[in-house]
Amino acid sequence: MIAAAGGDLAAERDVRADFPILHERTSRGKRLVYLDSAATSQKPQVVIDALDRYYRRYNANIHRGVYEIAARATDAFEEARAKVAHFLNAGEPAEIIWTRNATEAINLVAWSWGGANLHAGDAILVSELEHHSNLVPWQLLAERTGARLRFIPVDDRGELQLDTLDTLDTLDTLLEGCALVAIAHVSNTLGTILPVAEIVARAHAVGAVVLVDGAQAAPHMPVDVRALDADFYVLSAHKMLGPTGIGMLYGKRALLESMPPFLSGGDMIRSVSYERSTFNELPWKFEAGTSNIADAIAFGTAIDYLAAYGMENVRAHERALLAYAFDRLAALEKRGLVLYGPHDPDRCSGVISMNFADIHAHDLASILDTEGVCIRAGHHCTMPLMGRLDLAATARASFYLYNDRSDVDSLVAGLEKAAAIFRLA
Ligand code: 7TS
Repeated sequence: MIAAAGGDLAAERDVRADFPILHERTSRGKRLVYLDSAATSQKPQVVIDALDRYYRRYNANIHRGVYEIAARATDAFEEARAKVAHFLNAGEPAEIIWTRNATEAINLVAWSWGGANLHAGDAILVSELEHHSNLVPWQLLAERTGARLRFIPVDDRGELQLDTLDTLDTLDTLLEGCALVAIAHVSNTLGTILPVAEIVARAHAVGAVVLVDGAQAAPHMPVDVRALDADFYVLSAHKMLGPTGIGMLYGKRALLESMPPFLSGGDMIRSVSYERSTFNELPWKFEAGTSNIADAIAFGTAIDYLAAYGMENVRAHERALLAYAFDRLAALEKRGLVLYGPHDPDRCSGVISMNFADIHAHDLASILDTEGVCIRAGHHCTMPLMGRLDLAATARASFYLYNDRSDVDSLVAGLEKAAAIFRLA
């Protein structure tokens, strides 16, 4: 049941009907208002069914069995890879490596590409708003190799200071001697959409390789890795209607070919003697051991669902919802509500980070929880960004294609309840 394009799609058709969990009630009997999709998304029935079907009907190990269900499992697993390749406009399915999640994909690049290519004195450039997953692996790589980390600054609204940098020529200064740029496509804390195509072009001009962390972008907008010209692109299935435990690394073939294996063991080899081994071709060179077969197949079903809805439509829906939310939340600003990030539906994805007067973000989240409204409070795995913005924590509401205006209304009602409890004027 997927709708045609245009307008408020979630209102036009009953997207919520596809997501069983959204019909649950909380223990207080409240409607579940799920506003934490940046942490993980909910799953449509078709994805739950794909998992169930695999385990009931054709569970078998892949790439080895000659019998019928093993061939069927292998086909479905490889078909899911092809779906992801098509979804991202990769050149070929062999450029898609299955991992556990975005974090593991980044670690794969840090260990394999980084270990082989980074040297003492090289620079690794990241931004000040990265998720810990796109920072800590580079810190450890820098320690191992003697490379140095540099940071693209963000302004108080959480936007990269590229314009200022341009006039001062600072981005080019930051890029001097830079071997690798690792940058988020969308900030998980502020929702900021970063100008990755421009950064990729300028990084390539100095010969740097670019990894784009698409964990918060791929679920919410069309992504074309070849148009971006990204060398590596990573994502997690669980943030885009798929199961937990499966993610992927996209890499340009030539780069992946040149890289040593990350993990080693079964499935990733071509031949093994007691002394040495040769390795399988792409993508299997990077997929040691039995893969997460069921979840990869169900992720393929999630991709089908998103593709049928249309990623332009996901973006349009969230953009409209953001505009509505900014509008409704504006009324609370005079009572002490502070919003972080760009505050502009054109410049951010479906994430709104906030604090309300002097109410602690965790208290706010707890009060909203009593109303069935699920948001996340804390540092959102971006502790350095919190320090940069001089914040201890924010309360974060994040949207997806199954949210609608009534969810925003519930958020506002919950905030009004908090204002009453804390006797805000
Ligand atoms: N990169 C970004 C931009 C993220 O938002 C996250 C997870 C990750 C990487 C790591 O993803 P994982 O699936 O490997 O864990 N972000 C969040 C969040 O904002 N709240 O919970 C997880």
